[in-house]
Amino acid sequence: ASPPNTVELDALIVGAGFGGVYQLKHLRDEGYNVKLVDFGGDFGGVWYWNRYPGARVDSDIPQYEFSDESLWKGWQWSQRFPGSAEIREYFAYVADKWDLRKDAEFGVFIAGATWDEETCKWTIVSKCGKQYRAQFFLLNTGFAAKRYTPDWEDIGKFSNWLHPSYWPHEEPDLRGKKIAVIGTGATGIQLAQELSKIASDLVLFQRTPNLCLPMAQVEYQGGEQARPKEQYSGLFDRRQVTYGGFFFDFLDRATFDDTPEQRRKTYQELWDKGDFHFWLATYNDMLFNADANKEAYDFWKAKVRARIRDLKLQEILAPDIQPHSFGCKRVSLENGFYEIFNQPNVSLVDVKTTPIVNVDETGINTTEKHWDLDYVVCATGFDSMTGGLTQIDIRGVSGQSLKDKWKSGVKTYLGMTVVGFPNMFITYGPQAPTAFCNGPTCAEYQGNFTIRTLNAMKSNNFRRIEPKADAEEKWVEKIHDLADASLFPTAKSWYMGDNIPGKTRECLVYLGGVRTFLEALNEEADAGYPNFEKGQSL
Ligand code: NA7
Repeated sequence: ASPPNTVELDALIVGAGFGGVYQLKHLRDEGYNVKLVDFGGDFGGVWYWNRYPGARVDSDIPQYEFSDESLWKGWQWSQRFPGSAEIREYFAYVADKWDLRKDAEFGVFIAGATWDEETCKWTIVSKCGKQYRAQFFLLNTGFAAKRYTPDWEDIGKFSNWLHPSYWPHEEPDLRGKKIAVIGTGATGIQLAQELSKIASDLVLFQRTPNLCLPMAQVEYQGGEQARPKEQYSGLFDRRQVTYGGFFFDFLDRATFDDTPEQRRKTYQELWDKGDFHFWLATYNDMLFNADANKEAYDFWKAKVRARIRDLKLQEILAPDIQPHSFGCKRVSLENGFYEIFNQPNVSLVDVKTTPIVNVDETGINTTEKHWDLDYVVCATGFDSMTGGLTQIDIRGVSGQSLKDKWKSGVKTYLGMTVVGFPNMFITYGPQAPTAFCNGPTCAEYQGNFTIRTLNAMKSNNFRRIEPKADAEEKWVEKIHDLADASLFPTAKSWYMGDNIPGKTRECLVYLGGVRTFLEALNEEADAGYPNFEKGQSL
């Protein structure tokens, strides 16, 4: 029997980002008894945590907001790529409009969940001992819920470490300080841009160059937005037929269909548009054909080198020999990033040639020198895609843990359900288009599938649903076949699990694009869930 303070629910949602918020609103509207919990102190998901200087989204608005007219009608953004504080304001606005607060609990870290075959319910417990019992366990923990910091020798000796996604709410005063930023992912790039303006000395430690694209930020005044609001409905509809769930898509021709001159013109046009156009609205073979990919890289290289004065730095940031396939490692958007290296207060260390040896009380030692520092910002990323899920002790049928099941490779059906883990749905997790699907887009599409499935179960009097083993096997095969047909396996990236020592190397993303993913979800639901075992009520 459950302890007396157990909260009894139809569904427990974990995570207060776009996914969790969407499901809370719509499941409640459908009459479910549902609660949302999150370890953060408010709505926002990653945006609750990411408060570091310069934190902003890399997808422009209105792509990066919910498609619900009652929301966008009354909301104005101040920039084409809003910063994290403004996104938190947006979440607060959504929470009020949708009246979500009464069903949300914050500061709750879910530590474990156990499936009970007899009652067909999950018992879910928090770190502080709170207990919930729910028929459905809805994981909306996102792809970046578990931070990663490398295990450098004597790391504990230096006291002023900061991880960007644990940025103190009481802002540290970094003005005039000697600061190191380690890592050149999206976070490191944004931080370096900002800190270069205020630090007395900034040193950026780079392991792999980030092939950044110009953001083309725009400031809005007086109610003007990126697109007229009359166009919004049509634009949001378009997301379901594009590769990335964006409004734009790949061109319908290949790189060498064009003459060199046409190509230069096309690349330039994509470049000028900013956002991810040069990556995900370019020639349709860029991510599949090495020669096509190199053409894009060469254009990129010439553009970037022209912005850096020092020849040695040019070679580290934009190497003559292509370091990895363009776009097969997360491309970031920059706003003056390359120019910071022309400033006297900014240095760059290539840790491939000059590794970090250890850390002491005053800073970082590389094989070449000691860096005397006031702060070190460790922008070394996350145990992406799987870490946020496997850090919860999830026990399915016969007590098997999710972590054990995935030890030698992730297995899911549709990137949303797992054999042995009935009535559990994952949003924005591995083997879905995650990271290749605009966040709010997938929150809505995957959310709709989950809600539709719950409704189908209710109307058919099913109390248990679990994918079939052969369907899971085929989905895993599909994930790997799609990856093998692309250039993705040729680059070291968190898409392939490369960033965490000891993690299995495998493609963690469904690379077939949002359109085909959505087709797979709809086919499954339209046909009455043939790839799932359904259990009737007693
Ligand atoms: P990322 O993209 O995982 O970037 C982490 C960075 O840290 C990356 O440049 C890594 O180099 C670097 N790193 C990791 N370990 C080390 C060690 N040991 N030494 C030096 N450098 C290291 O995380 P972000 O927070 O920037 O972005 C995460 C996502 O959030 C982003 O993609 C967006 O979708 C939003 P590497 O490239 O692995 O050589």
